[in-house]
Amino acid sequence: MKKTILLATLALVGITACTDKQEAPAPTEAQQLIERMSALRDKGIMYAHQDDPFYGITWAYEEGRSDTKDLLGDYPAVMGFDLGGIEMGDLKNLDSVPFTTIREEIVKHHQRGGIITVSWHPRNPMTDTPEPQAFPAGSAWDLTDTTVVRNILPGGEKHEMFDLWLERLTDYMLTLKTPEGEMVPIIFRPLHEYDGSWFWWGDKFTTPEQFVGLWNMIQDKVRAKLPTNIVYAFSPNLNGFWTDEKFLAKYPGDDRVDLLGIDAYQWGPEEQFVIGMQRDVAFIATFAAEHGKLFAITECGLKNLTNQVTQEPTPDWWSRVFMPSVKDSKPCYFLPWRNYNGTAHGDKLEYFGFTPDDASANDVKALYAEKAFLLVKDIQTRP
Ligand code: BMA
Repeated sequence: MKKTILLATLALVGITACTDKQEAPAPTEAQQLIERMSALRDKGIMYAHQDDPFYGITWAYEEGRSDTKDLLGDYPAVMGFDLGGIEMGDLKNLDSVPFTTIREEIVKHHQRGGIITVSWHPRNPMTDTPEPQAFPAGSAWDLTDTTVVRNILPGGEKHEMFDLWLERLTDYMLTLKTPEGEMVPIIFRPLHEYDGSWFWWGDKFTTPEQFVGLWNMIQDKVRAKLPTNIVYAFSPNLNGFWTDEKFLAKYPGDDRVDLLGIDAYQWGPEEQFVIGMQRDVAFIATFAAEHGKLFAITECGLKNLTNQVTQEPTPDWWSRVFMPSVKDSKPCYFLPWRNYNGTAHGDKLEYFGFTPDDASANDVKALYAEKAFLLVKDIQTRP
């Protein structure tokens, strides 16, 4: 008996020793992207832009065109895309961009060495109807039913329906690959701005347990279907008073988050934005560093480059207000939202990113000349 135990032990030691000598498994696409982004922090802050290759202030859907490229001669380092509508099986997203075009541009940007982030504004599972309704009815911003999250969690009346929505989302995400079959690494950022109360998953509408349950339910589905290429981004909104206690209440945990972000728009007075940034950017950057996570400004901008309180244009906003407020905390990237101009068909003008068509053009060019941010060619050496 003793001999058997001894032999078994020796065999076990042998196996362990053998395993030790084996090479570590190859890093996943997600791990490689995380590594790459941490290394790039030493190089600078990447410029990211939502919907960059689809439209700008004076054009829409012109092959190869981009406001960033028109202004600075190159594409953003990071491009952001939104999958709102994929849960319904729609052909176009909530901003009327065809999902086939989104896929093409995601693959193209990956092939040129760029980084991709994806957000999701899912419709409201309680109030959505097949008939067209006036905005915001049925949308992510529809707050008429405050019981959504509880109803889509396991056991809830809309759980199965939401599960189907997740199935459609992940089926689409599975198609984001190169012709050679390589999965594109994606920074996926669901449930953004959860600390505000303007989306159905917002602060007022969930307990911490419900919110974390929802995060986990979405993530578990995505992990099961896409186990290797997703980097998970968790992004609250700028509110100027984050504390550990408040932040931890709805934080899903270190094993569930890879990147911490903050959505930081200037909607109010400039001084208030600057003070809020000083506090929140420092808070999130420190939290990220202490928890070994990446950190980014996951959305930002001054709408139409105009102070929303005084209506004054602010041509030097990027160099004077924004860049100084993020410089020291070294986020991986900052992502102004889309440059949308619907005025030709009676819709709004709403742009946030760099463009050759406004008064910030020279300011932004000067910032790029002094290497204040990185575009795609600045990050093209792939690991
Ligand atoms: C918001 C607005 C909306 C848009 C949504 C998703 O900030 O720009 O018009 O539908 O983002 O892109």
